[in-house]
Amino acid sequence: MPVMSRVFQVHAGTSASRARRGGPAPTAAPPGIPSVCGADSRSGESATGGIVAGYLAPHPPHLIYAENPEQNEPRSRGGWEVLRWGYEELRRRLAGPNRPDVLVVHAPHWITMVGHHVNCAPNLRGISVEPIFPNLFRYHYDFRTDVELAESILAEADGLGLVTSAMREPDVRVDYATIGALHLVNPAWDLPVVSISANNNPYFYSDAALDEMEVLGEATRRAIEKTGRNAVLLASNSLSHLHWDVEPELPEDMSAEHPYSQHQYEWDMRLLSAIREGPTSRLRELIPRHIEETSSEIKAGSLTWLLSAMRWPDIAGEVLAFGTVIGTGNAIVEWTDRRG
Ligand code: 2X7
Ligand code: FE2
Repeated sequence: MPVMSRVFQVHAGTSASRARRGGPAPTAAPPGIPSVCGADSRSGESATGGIVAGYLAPHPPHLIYAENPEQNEPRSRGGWEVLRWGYEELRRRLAGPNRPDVLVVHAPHWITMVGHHVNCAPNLRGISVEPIFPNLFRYHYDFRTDVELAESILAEADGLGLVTSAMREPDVRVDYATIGALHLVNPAWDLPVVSISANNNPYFYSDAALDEMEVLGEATRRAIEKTGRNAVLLASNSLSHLHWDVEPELPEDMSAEHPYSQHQYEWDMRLLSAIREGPTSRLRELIPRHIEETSSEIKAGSLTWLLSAMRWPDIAGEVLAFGTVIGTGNAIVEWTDRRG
């Protein structure tokens, strides 16, 4: 039986040389920074684009393995169907008139030690391998970057005092949390992408770094409005994150799949109940508690980034699916005020 690592949180980030951008020292901004420019996405449609929807879009490699797409080398007998049906529904919702111009993803396994990095390489091609589950995920990717929007996010984040860096290395190996969420949302890869790294601070300073994610969210929204894009944001995070350390003989053996503990499950339900009831401002207090109680992957800040970019809207989120993957909690959630 293959033995799995206990700690997903400490994967090494991709190690490409990055063009260092200057900028003042990081600041912790107060939540809910008011918009100073561009359209207010809450006040109706605008000619300048905006955030069409935000999704919690978890990336366990098992979901892609189970789907047997041509891009992934390993083959499976299926598994984790309810989560995969949730992604099918998400894909239906992004088709037709709701199709965005761009997908913007924040992913916890592109870990950067200094500041927040944004991918500015126009076309990345290669193979993404999950370091703990290479038996499940060896994925061939080829996608385009919306470089103008990526540069604009960097400029806005610099302006708000964050330490940032543009990733321009054409041969970087893209992490599986970025590729996983993007594949599950758009397996055809026919939309341009902006991908943002996860700064490693949360693993040294508990949840203090969530304040920086508020600022990064604000910068992302300003850039989307200034460039006139209709964007969908993806927070590529699982919820509760304690997990088994031994893999079943058949990885997709669903008789071995269940929550790691009742405690983790109840905390995931507490967070999801608050999400379903709304408004999102309730989550400001719950997110740090969920992190504390479940070693939640939202510690990486992706969910806080997404909700801050959407200005913590006064709406409920819709849970499209929930399921466990090797014991971790995973939910696909939609927030949008653009649909009836
Ligand atoms: O990265 C992950 C994860 N977040 C959850 C479950 C299984 C594998 O990888
Ligand atoms: Fe993960």
